[in-house]
Amino acid sequence: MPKDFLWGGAVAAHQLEGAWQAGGKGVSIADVMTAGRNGVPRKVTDGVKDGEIYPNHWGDDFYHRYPEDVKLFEEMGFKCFRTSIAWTRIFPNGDEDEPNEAGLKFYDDLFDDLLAHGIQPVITLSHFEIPYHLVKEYGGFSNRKMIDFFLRFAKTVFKRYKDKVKYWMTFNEINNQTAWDDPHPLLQNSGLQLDKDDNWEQAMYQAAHYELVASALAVQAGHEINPDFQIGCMIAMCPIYPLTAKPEDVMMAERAMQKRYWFGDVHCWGEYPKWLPKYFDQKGFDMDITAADLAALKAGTVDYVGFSYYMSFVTKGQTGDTKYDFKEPEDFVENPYVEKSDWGWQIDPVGLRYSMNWMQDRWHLPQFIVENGFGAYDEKQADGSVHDDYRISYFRDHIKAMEEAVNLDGVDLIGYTPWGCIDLVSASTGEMAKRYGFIYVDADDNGEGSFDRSKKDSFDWYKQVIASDGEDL
Ligand code: P53
Repeated sequence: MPKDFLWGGAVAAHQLEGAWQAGGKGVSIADVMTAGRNGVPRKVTDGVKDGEIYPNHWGDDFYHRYPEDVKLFEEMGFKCFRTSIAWTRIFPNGDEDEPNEAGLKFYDDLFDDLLAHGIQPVITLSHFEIPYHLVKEYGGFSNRKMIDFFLRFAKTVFKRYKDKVKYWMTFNEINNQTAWDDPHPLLQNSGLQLDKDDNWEQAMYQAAHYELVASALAVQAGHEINPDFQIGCMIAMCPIYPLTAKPEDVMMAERAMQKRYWFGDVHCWGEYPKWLPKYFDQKGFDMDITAADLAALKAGTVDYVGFSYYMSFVTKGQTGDTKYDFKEPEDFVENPYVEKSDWGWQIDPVGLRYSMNWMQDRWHLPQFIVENGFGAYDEKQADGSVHDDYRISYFRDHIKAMEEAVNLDGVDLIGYTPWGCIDLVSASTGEMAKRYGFIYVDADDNGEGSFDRSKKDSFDWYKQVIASDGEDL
């Protein structure tokens, strides 16, 4: 990989900072989600309740321990570090007129420390941590007012950190809310809490529309504040393959891809793809999309495509079907050709190369792999070591595929930041036990442990990958 390639690691504020009330921080949606387990969903409580376990309240205690972590990142050779700014540290309730100085100061200190160690911050604005007050009082992104609240937050941090941060992303995995009838992504992405009989699908499209407008306005505002800013979208890239060459399977996979990636079309093209207004008509969705919104989308296209890549999916069609009304996850089928993680995530490095080609052909923009990684049960040995050869093997195969996409296929790639470079709380299950890190954190699912840091085998392996510009895998 080229010398200026941004090797690094990625996290999100709510999953590792902890200190959920420090410095005047407000309650975010992550603070009302309890601990789940593999196969056991997290509960969302009505506010913070006594007697429940909320893992994001402590994370891995990065808020207090980051100077030690930043030194370890530097030792691995990180050129960048992706995290998010917790919205509730800056605007505790989300609808204040003035920001919270203590929160702003925390990120000043963190970014200064990173920069002093030669690591540039890469920042996500909204990563599953909407102020809970905005959910309760305004209904989250079902409400157009959210555009203004988000924009105030974005402009505040753009101005404050304009000389410290160059790479930004607006909404983390904006397309992760397409799963049918699953309440968690709707809350995490959009702050929606719907009743069973609400029109889930229309609500999702409407919230996503307001987010896309908010994102486009933020891109414009950011470029005015600093024309050198690079502001990207963030897409959860899980390509969906047809099960066979049967034409109906291929058409179903095409519709599945349209339904999962139209968000990227709007971010990158500044307009809706042709099939989607037709779909709204067919479904009878009454959407609030104004001419001013459409103008904003066109004027605020992103500079690059940030994306996560963990896995691929497969679907199949039905003979005689003309609707191809793909529903996630019920229309997914198993891929007979790939293995799975303990959490059922299908391991497919070729899918990364395929995705990068697909996005290049469709969106014509530089890309940034801002998440990729392997959640696994790690076993710490008596001497403190962790032999995570399964993780090394996942990374080796995926980095190889990434390098093929760049060097053989011509994809323009800014950087690579493996997810959870230090162990943190899982977004989907709330577990610590689903570990991703090169750095082990001694804490369990109940927040018990010393929280001490130690290096896994993958730590030295990744260090050597970076030192050799991706040659020595
Ligand atoms: P966890 C689902 C599918 C793909 C990526 O996920 C996802 C999710 C939602 O969990 O989320 C991203 O922790 C997300 C991170 C998250 C990471 O992937 O569930 O941006 O916040 O931690 C890994 O194993």
